[in-house]
Amino acid sequence: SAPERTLVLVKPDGVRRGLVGEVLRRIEAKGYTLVAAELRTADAELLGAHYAEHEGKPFYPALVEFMASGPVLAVVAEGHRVIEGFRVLAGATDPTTAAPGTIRGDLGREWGLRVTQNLVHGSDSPESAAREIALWFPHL
Ligand code: DAT
Ligand code: MG
Repeated sequence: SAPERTLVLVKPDGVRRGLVGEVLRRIEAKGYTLVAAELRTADAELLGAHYAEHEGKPFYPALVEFMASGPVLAVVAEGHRVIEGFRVLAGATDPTTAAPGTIRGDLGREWGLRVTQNLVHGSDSPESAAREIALWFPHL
C-alpha cells in the first residue's frame, strides 16, 4: 500500500528539555522519512482547531495553555503505516505508565501539573493526519 503521512509535534516540554533531537532520532532510526519540520509557537486559533475533539473536557483549557507556552517542533513524517507506527513509538498518553522503550515511557513522567506533559503528539488516524497536516503545513 502507499506510504502514509502523519503529524508529529514535539510539545513545549520536549523542546524545553532539549529532546527534539532524541525524538527525531527515533523517527529516523525506525526508517521513517522527514517531509517537513518547523519550530513555532502556536496561537490559540491553531491549537483550538488542532484539539477541537477535546473542547469541553476538563483538561482542555490547561492543555491549550500548556501547548501555547513555548515553541513546538511540528514534523510531517512519512512511511508505510507511519500513523500507527509513530503512536507505538510515542507510547501511552500517561507518561508515568507508558511502556519503557517508548518516547513517553523512557523520557516522560507526571510532573504534578494539571495537564499531562507527555512530550509528543501523533495523529491517531488517516483522517486526523490529513486534517492536522493541513492545519500546521497548509502548503503541503
Ligand atoms: P494522545 O495525545 O495520546 O492522543 P489524547 O488525544 O486523548 O491523547 O489527549 C490529547 C492530550 O491531552 C494528551 O496528549 C495529554 C492531554 N490529556 C489527555 N487526557 C488527559 C487527562 N485525563 N488529564 C490531563 N491531560 C490529558
Ligand atoms: Mg490524540
